[in-house]
Amino acid sequence: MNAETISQLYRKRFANRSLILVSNREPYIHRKTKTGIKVDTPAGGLTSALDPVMRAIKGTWIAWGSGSADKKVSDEEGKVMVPPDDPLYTLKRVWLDQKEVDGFYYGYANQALWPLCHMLIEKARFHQRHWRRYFEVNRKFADAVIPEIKNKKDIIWIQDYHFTVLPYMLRTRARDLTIAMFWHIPWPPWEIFRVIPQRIEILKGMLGCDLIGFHINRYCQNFLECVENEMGAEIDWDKNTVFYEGRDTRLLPLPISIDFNTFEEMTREATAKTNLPDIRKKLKLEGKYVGIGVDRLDYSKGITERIRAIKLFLKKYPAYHERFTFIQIAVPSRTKIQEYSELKVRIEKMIDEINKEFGTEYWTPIIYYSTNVPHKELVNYYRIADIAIVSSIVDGMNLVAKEYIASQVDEKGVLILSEFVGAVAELNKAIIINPFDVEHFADMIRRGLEMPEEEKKRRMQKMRAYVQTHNIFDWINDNLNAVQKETL
Ligand code: ADQ
Repeated sequence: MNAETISQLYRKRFANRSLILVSNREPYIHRKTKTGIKVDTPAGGLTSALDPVMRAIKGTWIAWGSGSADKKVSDEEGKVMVPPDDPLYTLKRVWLDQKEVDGFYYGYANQALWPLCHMLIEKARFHQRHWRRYFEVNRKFADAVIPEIKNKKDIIWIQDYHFTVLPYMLRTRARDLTIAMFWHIPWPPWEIFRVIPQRIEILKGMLGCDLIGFHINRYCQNFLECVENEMGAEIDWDKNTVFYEGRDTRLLPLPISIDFNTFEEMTREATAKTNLPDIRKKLKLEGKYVGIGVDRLDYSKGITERIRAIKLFLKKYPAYHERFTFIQIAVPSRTKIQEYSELKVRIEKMIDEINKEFGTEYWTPIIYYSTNVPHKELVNYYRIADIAIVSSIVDGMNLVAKEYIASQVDEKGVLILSEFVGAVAELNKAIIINPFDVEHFADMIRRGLEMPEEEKKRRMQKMRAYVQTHNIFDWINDNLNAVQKETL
Protein backbone atom coordinates (compact mmCIF):
# COMPACT_ATOMS: atom_id res chain seq x y z
CA MET A 1 0.00 0.00 0.00
CA ASN A 2 1.09 3.56 -0.59
CA ALA A 3 -0.37 7.05 -0.23
CA GLU A 4 -1.94 6.99 -3.68
CA THR A 5 -3.66 3.60 -3.27
CA ILE A 6 -4.99 4.63 0.13
CA SER A 7 -6.50 7.86 -1.15
CA GLN A 8 -8.13 6.02 -4.09
CA LEU A 9 -9.46 3.28 -1.83
CA TYR A 10 -10.78 5.82 0.63
CA ARG A 11 -12.63 7.74 -2.07
CA LYS A 12 -14.09 4.53 -3.45
CA ARG A 13 -15.18 3.02 -0.17
CA PHE A 14 -16.14 6.12 1.76
CA ALA A 15 -17.52 8.38 -0.97
CA ASN A 16 -18.91 11.56 0.65
CA ARG A 17 -17.77 10.50 4.11
CA SER A 18 -15.11 12.82 5.54
CA LEU A 19 -12.48 11.76 8.01
CA ILE A 20 -12.26 13.90 11.14
CA LEU A 21 -9.15 13.06 13.10
CA VAL A 22 -8.76 14.23 16.71
CA SER A 23 -5.47 14.26 18.59
CA ASN A 24 -3.87 16.31 21.30
CA ARG A 25 -0.64 17.11 19.45
CA GLU A 26 -0.89 19.01 16.18
CA PRO A 27 1.19 17.91 13.18
CA TYR A 28 2.50 21.44 12.42
CA ILE A 29 3.34 24.08 15.02
CA HIS A 30 3.72 27.71 13.97
CA ARG A 31 6.22 29.51 16.14
CA LYS A 32 7.17 33.19 16.38
CA THR A 33 10.90 33.79 15.98
CA LYS A 34 13.04 36.91 15.61
CA THR A 35 13.22 36.31 11.87
CA GLY A 36 9.52 35.60 11.35
CA ILE A 37 7.15 32.66 11.72
CA LYS A 38 8.70 29.17 11.62
CA VAL A 39 6.97 25.84 11.34
CA ASP A 40 8.02 22.90 13.51
CA THR A 41 6.97 19.29 13.20
CA PRO A 42 6.91 17.76 16.68
CA ALA A 43 8.92 14.64 17.53
CA GLY A 44 6.64 11.80 18.49
CA GLY A 45 5.20 8.64 17.12
CA LEU A 46 1.61 9.70 16.66
CA THR A 47 2.07 12.75 14.47
CA SER A 48 4.86 11.13 12.41
CA ALA A 49 2.57 8.20 11.69
CA LEU A 50 -0.63 10.11 10.88
CA ASP A 51 0.54 13.04 8.77
CA PRO A 52 1.15 10.85 5.67
CA VAL A 53 -2.30 9.36 6.17
CA MET A 54 -4.01 12.76 6.28
CA ARG A 55 -2.04 13.96 3.26
CA ALA A 56 -3.43 10.98 1.38
CA ILE A 57 -7.04 11.25 2.60
CA LYS A 58 -7.32 15.04 2.91
CA GLY A 59 -9.64 15.14 5.92
CA THR A 60 -9.81 17.53 8.88
CA TRP A 61 -7.37 17.17 11.77
CA ILE A 62 -8.50 18.72 15.08
CA ALA A 63 -5.77 19.33 17.67
CA TRP A 64 -4.60 21.67 20.42
CA GLY A 65 -3.06 24.80 18.88
CA SER A 66 0.09 24.94 20.97
CA GLY A 67 2.41 27.18 18.92
CA SER A 68 3.09 30.84 19.70
CA ALA A 69 2.10 31.88 16.15
CA ASP A 70 -0.71 29.36 15.65
CA LYS A 71 -3.47 31.93 16.18
CA LYS A 72 -1.84 34.38 13.83
CA VAL A 73 -1.90 32.01 10.86
CA SER A 74 -5.32 30.44 11.54
CA ASP A 75 -8.75 31.82 10.58
CA GLU A 76 -11.50 32.70 13.07
CA GLU A 77 -12.53 29.03 13.31
CA GLY A 78 -8.93 28.10 14.15
CA LYS A 79 -8.39 26.56 10.72
CA VAL A 80 -5.31 26.51 8.50
CA MET A 81 -4.36 24.36 5.53
CA VAL A 82 -1.29 22.14 5.94
CA PRO A 83 1.44 21.04 5.18
CA PRO A 84 2.47 24.71 4.88
CA ASP A 85 4.58 24.16 1.76
CA ASP A 86 2.04 21.89 0.04
CA PRO A 87 -1.46 22.44 1.55
CA LEU A 88 -3.47 19.22 1.36
CA TYR A 89 -5.71 19.01 4.43
CA THR A 90 -7.33 21.21 7.10
CA LEU A 91 -5.87 21.57 10.56
CA LYS A 92 -8.44 22.94 13.03
CA ARG A 93 -6.89 24.19 16.22
CA VAL A 94 -8.50 24.14 19.66
CA TRP A 95 -7.26 26.90 21.95
CA LEU A 96 -6.41 25.96 25.53
CA ASP A 97 -5.43 28.37 28.31
CA GLN A 98 -2.54 27.67 30.67
CA LYS A 99 -4.76 26.19 33.40
CA GLU A 100 -6.29 23.80 30.89
CA VAL A 101 -2.89 22.76 29.57
CA ASP A 102 -1.60 22.20 33.11
CA GLY A 103 -4.58 20.14 34.24
CA PHE A 104 -5.46 18.25 31.05
CA TYR A 105 -2.09 17.69 29.40
CA TYR A 106 0.64 17.91 32.06
CA GLY A 107 -1.75 16.80 34.78
CA TYR A 108 -4.19 14.00 34.11
CA ALA A 109 -2.93 12.79 30.72
CA ASN A 110 0.77 12.75 31.49
CA GLN A 111 1.00 12.34 35.26
CA ALA A 112 -1.90 9.96 35.76
CA LEU A 113 -2.73 7.99 32.59
CA TRP A 114 0.69 7.84 30.93
CA PRO A 115 2.61 6.33 33.89
CA LEU A 116 -0.29 4.09 34.90
CA CYS A 117 -0.68 2.64 31.41
CA HIS A 118 3.08 2.06 31.36
CA MET A 119 2.56 0.11 34.58
CA LEU A 120 4.59 2.51 36.70
CA ILE A 121 2.08 2.93 39.52
CA GLU A 122 4.47 4.76 41.82
CA LYS A 123 4.88 7.57 39.28
CA ALA A 124 1.12 8.12 38.80
CA ARG A 125 -0.49 11.18 40.45
CA PHE A 126 -4.27 11.47 40.60
CA HIS A 127 -5.55 14.94 41.45
CA GLN A 128 -9.24 15.76 41.27
CA ARG A 129 -8.47 19.20 39.81
CA HIS A 130 -6.50 17.57 36.97
CA TRP A 131 -9.35 15.21 36.25
CA ARG A 132 -11.87 18.11 36.15
CA ARG A 133 -9.76 19.99 33.61
CA TYR A 134 -9.25 16.84 31.58
CA PHE A 135 -13.00 16.30 31.45
CA GLU A 136 -13.67 19.95 30.50
CA VAL A 137 -11.05 19.88 27.74
CA ASN A 138 -12.58 16.70 26.31
CA ARG A 139 -15.88 18.61 26.21
CA LYS A 140 -14.17 21.50 24.43
CA PHE A 141 -12.93 19.07 21.78
CA ALA A 142 -16.44 17.64 21.44
CA ASP A 143 -17.63 21.21 20.74
CA ALA A 144 -14.94 21.54 18.06
CA VAL A 145 -15.83 18.22 16.41
CA ILE A 146 -19.60 18.65 16.15
CA PRO A 147 -19.64 21.55 13.60
CA GLU A 148 -17.26 19.61 11.34
CA ILE A 149 -19.72 16.77 10.90
CA LYS A 150 -21.38 17.42 7.56
CA ASN A 151 -22.82 13.99 7.00
CA LYS A 152 -23.88 11.64 9.78
CA LYS A 153 -21.81 8.93 8.11
CA ASP A 154 -18.58 10.92 8.54
CA ILE A 155 -15.88 9.07 10.43
CA ILE A 156 -14.50 10.48 13.65
CA TRP A 157 -11.16 9.01 14.52
CA ILE A 158 -9.90 9.84 18.00
CA GLN A 159 -6.28 9.33 18.96
CA ASP A 160 -4.97 8.24 22.31
CA TYR A 161 -5.20 8.60 26.04
CA HIS A 162 -5.91 12.32 26.07
CA PHE A 163 -9.49 11.69 25.02
CA THR A 164 -10.93 8.80 26.97
CA VAL A 165 -14.25 10.54 27.73
CA LEU A 166 -14.70 12.22 24.34
CA PRO A 167 -16.26 9.22 22.51
CA TYR A 168 -19.18 8.96 24.96
CA MET A 169 -19.68 12.74 24.88
CA LEU A 170 -20.00 12.61 21.09
CA ARG A 171 -22.21 9.55 21.20
CA THR A 172 -24.70 11.23 23.50
CA ARG A 173 -24.96 14.15 21.09
CA ALA A 174 -25.41 12.04 17.96
CA ARG A 175 -26.10 8.35 18.45
CA ASP A 176 -25.51 7.31 14.81
CA LEU A 177 -22.00 8.67 14.46
CA THR A 178 -19.13 6.41 13.42
CA ILE A 179 -16.55 6.77 16.19
CA ALA A 180 -13.25 4.95 16.13
CA MET A 181 -10.32 5.36 18.48
CA PHE A 182 -6.71 4.30 18.38
CA TRP A 183 -4.86 3.74 21.64
CA HIS A 184 -1.13 4.35 21.05
CA ILE A 185 0.24 3.23 24.41
CA PRO A 186 -0.07 -0.05 26.33
CA TRP A 187 -3.29 -0.96 28.10
CA PRO A 188 -2.39 -2.35 31.53
CA PRO A 189 -3.80 -5.44 33.23
CA TRP A 190 -6.80 -4.87 35.50
CA GLU A 191 -4.72 -5.18 38.73
CA ILE A 192 -2.94 -2.01 37.66
CA PHE A 193 -5.82 -0.23 35.90
CA ARG A 194 -8.02 -0.55 39.00
CA VAL A 195 -5.77 1.97 40.80
CA ILE A 196 -7.34 4.80 38.74
CA PRO A 197 -10.03 6.56 40.78
CA GLN A 198 -11.92 7.60 37.60
CA ARG A 199 -11.74 4.15 35.99
CA ILE A 200 -15.51 3.79 35.47
CA GLU A 201 -15.82 7.16 33.70
CA ILE A 202 -12.85 6.23 31.50
CA LEU A 203 -14.22 2.86 30.43
CA LYS A 204 -17.71 4.25 29.91
CA GLY A 205 -16.22 7.08 27.84
CA MET A 206 -14.32 4.70 25.59
CA LEU A 207 -17.29 2.40 25.15
CA GLY A 208 -18.85 5.27 23.22
CA CYS A 209 -16.68 4.04 20.30
CA ASP A 210 -17.70 1.58 17.61
CA LEU A 211 -14.13 0.45 17.31
CA ILE A 212 -10.98 0.72 19.45
CA GLY A 213 -7.62 -0.22 17.98
CA PHE A 214 -4.64 -1.27 20.11
CA HIS A 215 -1.19 -2.26 18.86
CA ILE A 216 -1.34 -5.87 20.03
CA ASN A 217 -3.90 -8.38 21.16
CA ARG A 218 -2.63 -8.47 24.75
CA TYR A 219 -3.73 -4.84 25.20
CA CYS A 220 -7.19 -5.73 23.80
CA GLN A 221 -7.45 -8.59 26.26
CA ASN A 222 -6.35 -6.36 29.14
CA PHE A 223 -9.04 -3.84 28.19
CA LEU A 224 -11.71 -6.54 28.09
CA GLU A 225 -10.60 -7.81 31.48
CA CYS A 226 -11.01 -4.26 32.90
CA VAL A 227 -14.47 -3.91 31.35
CA GLU A 228 -15.50 -7.29 32.72
CA ASN A 229 -14.38 -6.48 36.24
CA GLU A 230 -15.53 -2.87 36.41
CA MET A 231 -18.60 -2.52 34.19
CA GLY A 232 -20.40 -5.83 34.30
CA ALA A 233 -20.89 -5.47 30.53
CA GLU A 234 -21.49 -8.45 28.28
CA ILE A 235 -18.30 -9.56 26.52
CA ASP A 236 -17.68 -11.83 23.56
CA TRP A 237 -14.07 -12.89 24.17
CA ASP A 238 -13.72 -14.65 20.83
CA LYS A 239 -14.82 -11.62 18.88
CA ASN A 240 -13.12 -9.05 21.17
CA THR A 241 -16.46 -7.26 21.50
CA VAL A 242 -18.24 -5.50 24.38
CA PHE A 243 -22.00 -5.06 24.42
CA TYR A 244 -22.86 -2.01 26.50
CA GLU A 245 -25.91 0.26 26.67
CA GLY A 246 -27.45 -1.39 23.62
CA ARG A 247 -24.40 -1.07 21.36
CA ASP A 248 -21.28 -3.01 20.40
CA THR A 249 -17.71 -1.81 20.80
CA ARG A 250 -15.23 -3.92 18.88
CA LEU A 251 -11.54 -4.11 19.81
CA LEU A 252 -8.85 -4.92 17.29
CA PRO A 253 -5.08 -5.42 17.37
CA LEU A 254 -3.67 -3.11 14.67
CA PRO A 255 0.11 -2.70 14.97
CA ILE A 256 1.09 0.77 13.76
CA SER A 257 3.98 1.30 11.38
CA ILE A 258 5.90 3.93 9.43
CA ASP A 259 5.99 5.37 5.93
CA PHE A 260 8.67 2.89 4.85
CA ASN A 261 9.14 4.18 1.29
CA THR A 262 9.58 7.77 2.39
CA PHE A 263 12.19 6.74 4.94
CA GLU A 264 14.00 4.69 2.35
CA GLU A 265 13.82 7.53 -0.14
CA MET A 266 15.11 10.06 2.43
CA THR A 267 18.00 7.71 3.10
CA ARG A 268 18.83 7.37 -0.57
CA GLU A 269 18.65 11.13 -1.05
CA ALA A 270 20.90 11.67 1.96
CA THR A 271 23.32 9.07 0.57
CA ALA A 272 23.47 10.89 -2.75
CA LYS A 273 24.28 14.16 -0.97
CA THR A 274 26.85 13.02 1.55
CA ASN A 275 28.63 9.74 1.63
CA LEU A 276 29.22 7.79 4.79
CA PRO A 277 32.95 8.48 5.10
CA ASP A 278 32.21 12.25 5.07
CA ILE A 279 29.70 11.94 7.90
CA ARG A 280 32.01 9.76 9.91
CA LYS A 281 34.82 12.25 9.37
CA LYS A 282 32.66 15.16 10.47
CA LEU A 283 31.75 13.35 13.67
CA LYS A 284 35.31 12.01 14.16
CA LEU A 285 34.06 8.45 13.86
CA GLU A 286 36.38 7.14 11.16
CA GLY A 287 37.22 3.50 11.63
CA LYS A 288 34.93 3.18 14.65
CA TYR A 289 31.88 1.09 15.31
CA VAL A 290 28.85 3.33 15.84
CA GLY A 291 25.72 2.74 17.89
CA ILE A 292 22.59 4.91 17.85
CA GLY A 293 19.70 5.61 20.22
CA VAL A 294 16.87 8.01 19.27
CA ASP A 295 14.11 8.79 21.73
CA ARG A 296 11.71 11.27 23.16
CA LEU A 297 13.30 11.74 26.56
CA ASP A 298 10.88 9.61 28.56
CA TYR A 299 11.34 7.19 31.45
CA SER A 300 9.48 4.49 29.50
CA LYS A 301 12.23 4.40 26.83
CA GLY A 302 14.84 2.71 29.04
CA ILE A 303 17.59 5.25 28.34
CA THR A 304 19.20 4.90 31.76
CA GLU A 305 19.15 1.10 31.40
CA ARG A 306 20.83 1.49 27.98
CA ILE A 307 23.58 3.74 29.35
CA ARG A 308 24.19 1.29 32.20
CA ALA A 309 24.59 -1.54 29.67
CA ILE A 310 26.99 0.52 27.54
CA LYS A 311 29.05 1.23 30.64
CA LEU A 312 29.25 -2.44 31.53
CA PHE A 313 30.07 -3.29 27.89
CA LEU A 314 33.02 -0.88 27.99
CA LYS A 315 34.15 -2.29 31.33
CA LYS A 316 33.91 -5.91 30.23
CA TYR A 317 35.34 -5.48 26.74
CA PRO A 318 38.23 -2.99 26.83
CA ALA A 319 39.16 -4.02 23.27
CA TYR A 320 36.34 -1.69 22.21
CA HIS A 321 37.85 1.36 23.87
CA GLU A 322 38.43 3.99 21.20
CA ARG A 323 36.68 1.67 18.73
CA PHE A 324 33.01 2.09 19.66
CA THR A 325 31.01 5.30 19.97
CA PHE A 326 27.38 5.53 20.90
CA ILE A 327 25.30 8.48 19.69
CA GLN A 328 22.27 9.24 21.85
CA ILE A 329 19.78 11.70 20.37
CA ALA A 330 17.13 12.54 22.94
CA VAL A 331 14.58 15.25 22.31
CA PRO A 332 13.43 16.84 25.60
CA SER A 333 9.79 16.07 26.29
CA ARG A 334 7.23 17.21 28.91
CA THR A 335 10.00 19.07 30.75
CA LYS A 336 7.48 20.98 32.88
CA ILE A 337 6.90 17.75 34.77
CA GLN A 338 9.51 17.28 37.49
CA GLU A 339 9.92 13.56 36.79
CA TYR A 340 11.01 14.43 33.23
CA SER A 341 13.34 17.30 34.08
CA GLU A 342 14.99 15.12 36.73
CA LEU A 343 15.41 12.29 34.24
CA LYS A 344 17.14 14.62 31.81
CA VAL A 345 19.63 15.68 34.48
CA ARG A 346 20.20 12.05 35.52
CA ILE A 347 20.85 10.89 31.96
CA GLU A 348 23.25 13.74 31.25
CA LYS A 349 25.12 13.02 34.48
CA MET A 350 25.44 9.30 33.67
CA ILE A 351 26.79 10.11 30.19
CA ASP A 352 29.25 12.65 31.61
CA GLU A 353 30.56 10.13 34.10
CA ILE A 354 31.11 7.47 31.42
CA ASN A 355 32.86 9.94 29.14
CA LYS A 356 35.11 11.01 32.02
CA GLU A 357 35.85 7.46 33.12
CA PHE A 358 36.58 5.94 29.70
CA GLY A 359 37.06 8.84 27.27
CA THR A 360 40.42 9.96 25.90
CA GLU A 361 41.75 12.91 24.00
CA TYR A 362 40.65 11.23 20.75
CA TRP A 363 37.52 9.44 21.82
CA THR A 364 34.16 10.32 23.39
CA PRO A 365 32.37 7.04 24.20
CA ILE A 366 28.87 8.59 24.18
CA ILE A 367 27.99 11.58 22.00
CA TYR A 368 24.81 13.17 23.30
CA TYR A 369 22.47 15.48 21.42
CA SER A 370 19.54 16.91 23.32
CA THR A 371 17.53 18.11 20.37
CA ASN A 372 14.84 17.46 17.78
CA VAL A 373 16.54 16.24 14.60
CA PRO A 374 14.29 16.36 11.50
CA HIS A 375 13.74 12.96 9.89
CA LYS A 376 15.64 14.05 6.77
CA GLU A 377 18.76 14.41 8.93
CA LEU A 378 17.96 11.63 11.34
CA VAL A 379 18.37 9.07 8.53
CA ASN A 380 22.04 10.02 8.34
CA TYR A 381 22.53 8.86 11.93
CA TYR A 382 20.49 5.72 11.32
CA ARG A 383 22.54 4.79 8.28
CA ILE A 384 25.98 5.29 9.80
CA ALA A 385 25.06 3.19 12.83
CA ASP A 386 26.29 -0.41 12.93
CA ILE A 387 23.79 -1.06 15.71
CA ALA A 388 20.65 0.69 16.98
CA ILE A 389 19.46 0.17 20.53
CA VAL A 390 15.79 0.38 21.48
CA SER A 391 15.61 -0.56 25.15
CA SER A 392 12.21 0.64 26.38
CA ILE A 393 11.05 -0.76 29.70
CA VAL A 394 7.48 -0.57 28.33
CA ASP A 395 6.41 0.80 24.94
CA GLY A 396 3.12 0.51 23.04
CA MET A 397 4.85 -0.15 19.70
CA ASN A 398 8.06 1.89 19.08
CA LEU A 399 8.52 3.46 15.68
CA VAL A 400 12.24 4.22 16.01
CA ALA A 401 12.96 0.50 15.58
CA LYS A 402 11.02 0.47 12.29
CA GLU A 403 12.62 3.72 11.09
CA TYR A 404 16.09 2.28 11.65
CA ILE A 405 15.16 -0.78 9.60
CA ALA A 406 13.77 1.33 6.74
CA SER A 407 16.99 3.35 6.69
CA GLN A 408 19.25 0.27 6.32
CA VAL A 409 19.25 0.39 2.53
CA ASP A 410 22.58 -1.46 2.48
CA GLU A 411 21.09 -4.11 4.84
CA LYS A 412 24.04 -3.93 7.21
CA GLY A 413 22.70 -2.66 10.52
CA VAL A 414 21.79 -4.69 13.58
CA LEU A 415 18.78 -3.84 15.76
CA ILE A 416 18.96 -4.53 19.48
CA LEU A 417 15.40 -4.52 20.73
CA SER A 418 13.74 -4.72 24.12
CA GLU A 419 11.35 -7.59 24.66
CA PHE A 420 8.94 -5.09 26.24
CA VAL A 421 8.01 -3.10 23.13
CA GLY A 422 4.89 -3.83 21.10
CA ALA A 423 7.06 -4.15 17.97
CA VAL A 424 8.93 -7.20 19.25
CA ALA A 425 6.51 -9.76 17.84
CA GLU A 426 6.91 -8.33 14.33
CA LEU A 427 10.66 -7.68 14.50
CA ASN A 428 11.79 -11.02 15.83
CA LYS A 429 14.98 -11.00 13.74
CA ALA A 430 16.37 -8.30 16.01
CA ILE A 431 18.64 -9.21 18.92
CA ILE A 432 16.14 -9.32 21.76
CA ILE A 433 17.19 -8.04 25.17
CA ASN A 434 15.66 -7.51 28.59
CA PRO A 435 16.71 -3.96 29.56
CA PHE A 436 16.76 -4.96 33.24
CA ASP A 437 19.26 -7.77 32.62
CA VAL A 438 22.29 -5.53 32.30
CA GLU A 439 24.91 -8.27 31.85
CA HIS A 440 23.09 -10.00 29.02
CA PHE A 441 22.31 -6.58 27.50
CA ALA A 442 26.03 -5.64 27.51
CA ASP A 443 26.94 -8.98 25.92
CA MET A 444 24.32 -8.48 23.21
CA ILE A 445 25.93 -5.14 22.26
CA ARG A 446 29.10 -7.09 21.59
CA ARG A 447 27.17 -9.79 19.76
CA GLY A 448 25.59 -7.14 17.53
CA LEU A 449 28.96 -5.61 16.69
CA GLU A 450 30.57 -8.97 15.99
CA MET A 451 27.73 -10.57 14.06
CA PRO A 452 28.96 -12.04 10.75
CA GLU A 453 28.04 -9.86 7.75
CA GLU A 454 26.04 -12.62 6.15
CA GLU A 455 23.87 -13.09 9.28
CA LYS A 456 23.32 -9.33 9.62
CA LYS A 457 22.13 -9.17 6.07
CA ARG A 458 19.83 -12.15 6.41
CA ARG A 459 18.16 -10.72 9.51
CA MET A 460 17.90 -7.20 8.14
CA GLN A 461 16.47 -8.34 4.81
CA LYS A 462 13.69 -10.23 6.61
CA MET A 463 12.79 -7.27 8.81
CA ARG A 464 12.91 -4.81 5.89
CA ALA A 465 10.62 -6.99 3.81
CA TYR A 466 8.19 -7.17 6.73
CA VAL A 467 8.10 -3.43 7.49
CA GLN A 468 7.85 -2.58 3.80
CA THR A 469 4.72 -4.69 3.41
CA HIS A 470 3.29 -3.71 6.80
CA ASN A 471 3.72 0.03 6.52
CA ILE A 472 1.63 2.95 7.70
CA PHE A 473 -0.68 2.72 4.68
CA ASP A 474 -1.35 -0.97 5.32
CA TRP A 475 -2.17 0.05 8.88
CA ILE A 476 -4.60 2.73 7.77
CA ASN A 477 -6.14 0.29 5.30
CA ASP A 478 -6.68 -2.21 8.14
CA ASN A 479 -8.24 0.55 10.26
CA LEU A 480 -10.55 1.64 7.45
CA ASN A 481 -11.56 -1.95 6.67
CA ALA A 482 -12.46 -2.39 10.31
CA VAL A 483 -14.45 0.87 10.39
CA GLN A 484 -16.31 -0.14 7.25
CA LYS A 485 -17.15 -3.54 8.70
CA GLU A 486 -18.43 -2.08 11.95
CA THR A 487 -20.57 0.62 10.39
CA LEU A 488 -22.15 -0.83 7.28
P1 ADQ B 1 6.34 7.81 21.21
O1 ADQ B 1 6.40 7.48 22.66
O2 ADQ B 1 6.58 9.21 20.86
O3 ADQ B 1 4.96 7.34 20.56
P2 ADQ B 1 7.94 6.20 19.19
O4 ADQ B 1 7.02 5.21 18.63
O5 ADQ B 1 9.31 5.69 19.48
O6 ADQ B 1 7.45 6.84 20.54
O7 ADQ B 1 8.06 7.38 18.15
C1 ADQ B 1 8.95 8.42 18.32
C2 ADQ B 1 8.95 9.28 17.08
O8 ADQ B 1 9.60 10.50 17.40
C3 ADQ B 1 9.71 8.68 15.91
O9 ADQ B 1 9.11 9.05 14.70
C4 ADQ B 1 11.09 9.31 16.04
O10 ADQ B 1 11.80 9.46 14.83
C5 ADQ B 1 10.74 10.66 16.60
N1 ADQ B 1 11.84 11.13 17.45
C6 ADQ B 1 12.29 10.60 18.59
N2 ADQ B 1 13.36 11.29 19.03
C7 ADQ B 1 13.57 12.26 18.13
C8 ADQ B 1 14.53 13.31 18.01
N3 ADQ B 1 15.48 13.48 18.92
N4 ADQ B 1 14.43 14.13 16.96
C9 ADQ B 1 13.46 13.95 16.04
N5 ADQ B 1 12.55 12.98 16.08
C10 ADQ B 1 12.60 12.15 17.12
C11 ADQ B 1 3.75 6.73 21.03
C12 ADQ B 1 3.92 5.42 21.78
C13 ADQ B 1 4.70 4.42 20.94
C14 ADQ B 1 4.02 4.23 19.59
C15 ADQ B 1 3.71 5.56 18.94
C16 ADQ B 1 2.83 5.40 17.72
O11 ADQ B 1 4.58 5.63 23.03
O12 ADQ B 1 4.80 3.17 21.61
O13 ADQ B 1 4.87 3.50 18.73
O14 ADQ B 1 3.02 6.44 19.83
O15 ADQ B 1 1.67 4.72 18.04
